[in-house]
Amino acid sequence: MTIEFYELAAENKDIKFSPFVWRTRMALLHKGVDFESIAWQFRDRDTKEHKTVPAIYDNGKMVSDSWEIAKYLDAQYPDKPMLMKDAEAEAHAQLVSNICNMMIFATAVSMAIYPVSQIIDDESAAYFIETREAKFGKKLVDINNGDKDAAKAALAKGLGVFEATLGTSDYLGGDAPTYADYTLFGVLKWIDVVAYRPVDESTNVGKWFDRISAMYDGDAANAPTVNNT
Ligand SMILES: N[C@@H](CCC(=O)N[C@@H](CS)C(=O)NCC(=O)O)C(=O)O
Repeated sequence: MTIEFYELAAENKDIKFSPFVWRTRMALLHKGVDFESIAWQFRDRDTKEHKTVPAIYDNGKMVSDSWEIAKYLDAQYPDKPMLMKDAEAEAHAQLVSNICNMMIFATAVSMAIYPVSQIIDDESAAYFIETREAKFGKKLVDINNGDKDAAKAALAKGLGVFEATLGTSDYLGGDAPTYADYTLFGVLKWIDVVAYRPVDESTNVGKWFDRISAMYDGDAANAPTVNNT
């Protein structure tokens, strides 16, 4: 059966931008399972069983939370390529996820959160702005780093550990991507979709970003962004 996959969408429903949803999208592509993408906007939050995206419905079973979905897909489809083949791989992906949360997300937020508020539908935007300004205790426009070069430099600093790692292996997972790779990729793809390309092509992270983007028939490379729609 085809998995129903709920993806956060802009007012233009072709633009899918959530960092967490991108992790799951790449995980579904990695597994090679059949899925159908369903656009979900913040204004839809009370219409289904799930309250956040990503969420999947597989044979009627709902799973939400990107990490839980990755673990579910491996448990349910062990004959398909594994995202995290064992406890060690799981710990490694968790480490990457924690580095993203602690060293990269704040900078990513300064690049992406205000642009998000500008591309979603009005009803969703009212909810998004109110909840996020309450969470951060600031106006979104004051969180926004309008200086693209400074923001990219701050991001590159946070990405230093990955820049070094990707100098010695093609993927964070080694010779092939694992869920660890998609964890970081989701954060960078978020910025790429709503604002601008966040990493230079010449860097190790930039080359890795392009390698991942080209996978699965260029699914991520060809995804609509604010700059190509
Ligand atoms: N820990 C969750 C976070 C998911 C999440 O926060 N998703 C946001 C979109 S990026 C959401 O659905 N928010 C719903 C809301 O704010 O009501 C995951 O990894 O899936």
